[in-house]
Amino acid sequence: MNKLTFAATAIATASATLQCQSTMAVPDLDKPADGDMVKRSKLIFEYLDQCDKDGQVTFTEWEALFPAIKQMSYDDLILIFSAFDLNRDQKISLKEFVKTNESFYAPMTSHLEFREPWIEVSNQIYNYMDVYRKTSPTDLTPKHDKRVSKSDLKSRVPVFWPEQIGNDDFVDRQFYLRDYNGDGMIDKNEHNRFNYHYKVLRKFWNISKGQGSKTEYVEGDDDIMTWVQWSDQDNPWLRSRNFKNKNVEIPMAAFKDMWNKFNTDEDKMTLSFNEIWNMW
Ligand SMILES: [Ca+2]
Ligand SMILES: [Ca+2]
Ligand SMILES: [Ca+2]
Ligand SMILES: [Ca+2]
Repeated sequence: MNKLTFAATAIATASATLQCQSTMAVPDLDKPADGDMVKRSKLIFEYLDQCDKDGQVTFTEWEALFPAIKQMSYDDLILIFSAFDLNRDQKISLKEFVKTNESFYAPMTSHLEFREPWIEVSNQIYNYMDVYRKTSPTDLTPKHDKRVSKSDLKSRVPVFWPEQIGNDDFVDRQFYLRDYNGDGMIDKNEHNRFNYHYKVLRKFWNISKGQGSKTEYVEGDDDIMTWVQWSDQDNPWLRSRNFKNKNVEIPMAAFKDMWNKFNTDEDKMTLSFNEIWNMW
């Protein structure tokens, strides 16, 4: 942030505070409402939605009121606001607030001992993503319908990818990788297909690196594919597509084409697993 925008931000914050001042007691987070996440979220939401009580927390309300609940830098204030705004309309609804709070207050933890994409606990992962809540503010019981929307996926970012909180491009990418038929929902089959896809790629990766044909991460793998490893005549990516006939030699140009297509990060001398995972 340069000095000018910082000054502008400071003025904006001051005016937001002037426009929206609390007349309610700050909810005490150390004293959870009956230990119930939904009740607690509703209390906080009521506090945040007090300047214009319309069932939506605007950024004006947020920047004026949230720091009293939890102090943070202005940049973090923006990131966390964005994390709660699941449908990206610059407002936080009660549903969005409860749903995202679930990730902050009641995170799934059983995936933590495994490697992304956590295939060992695949069903639990899907059930945890597949939560929707009825619109009635009196019925906030979680339901499952075997459909995961982009908002659903975004609400789980604090659990699965905490370093990506507030990064909508990341959510778009993760969603795109899973919604194979592009209908805006990840169904259970697509979730399974995503896992299968990952396993195939791991197998290809391991074969190319001369470390067997396991469909999972091989302990000690340095996550580096060199040009020499890539340009082998048995290259599984090329052999599974355009060069299925093993008697036909793969030309150098074909190796180069796919290498360049995958090679999207700073390091142009090697490929990482993620570079391929993001493109294949
Ligand atoms: Ca409001
Ligand atoms: Ca919203
Ligand atoms: Ca779909
Ligand atoms: Ca690279």
